[in-house]
Amino acid sequence: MRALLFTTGSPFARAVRVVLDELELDYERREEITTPSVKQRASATPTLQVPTLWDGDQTLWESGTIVEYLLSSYAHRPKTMPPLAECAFRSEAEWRDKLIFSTIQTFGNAATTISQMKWAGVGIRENGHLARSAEKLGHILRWLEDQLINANSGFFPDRVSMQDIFLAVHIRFVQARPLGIDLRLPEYGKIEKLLERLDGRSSFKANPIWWWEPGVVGYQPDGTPVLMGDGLSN
Ligand SMILES: N[C@@H](CCC(=O)N[C@@H](CS)C(=O)NCC(=O)O)C(=O)O
Repeated sequence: MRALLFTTGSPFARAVRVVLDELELDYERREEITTPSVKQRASATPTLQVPTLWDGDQTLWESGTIVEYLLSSYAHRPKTMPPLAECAFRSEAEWRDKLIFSTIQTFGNAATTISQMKWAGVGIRENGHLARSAEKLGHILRWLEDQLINANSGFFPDRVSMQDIFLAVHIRFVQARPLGIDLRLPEYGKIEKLLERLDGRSSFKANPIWWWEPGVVGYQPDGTPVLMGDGLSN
């Protein structure tokens, strides 16, 4: 049995779903469209944060740990070019790869915190911590841009790495949300080109970004959110 518990709009879960598709692994989609109770969440993970993956006897949470597990447990790589990387962190560049990945996740955590607080009615201009979180996005992008080898490569040569995938989902999340943040992506030419290439992969197309905010209870086939009280259902 393989199953993934996730929230519709989560960039962390989107990265895991992209990797599952890259590896051509089937799984049961346990998608949460409404916010579950603490008790329900706690039965899946002590962090109360999803995604959570069940795979045979294994239960894993934390999206990076899940993807590291998937990359190391499943050796088959479909023929898509460039292929998915064989591992999360290369032995010859272990600390560099880990530093890049954790910095990308800090970007994602800052972006999702800003998004969650916006739903709670607190914007970047009203809160010092959120303003600082928004500031760090640009600093991280500048540093990551300098880490990329060239405009035709991701963080690993000739491979699509989990670093590439997580950076793409987090940036597209920020761009798709009305958070009041302009990432000025054209200033980061190598990152912009990397995202364009990833958007063209079937794993990304099969897992589009869907809008979610409190009150969304479903989706029309084209992804348009259905709000509570809309009189629509699907
Ligand atoms: N570090 C976690 C972050 C996951 C995360 O922030 N998940 C969000 C959805 S985007 C969540 O479950 N939020 C609920 C909460 O924080 O209580 C990971 O990488 O999996």
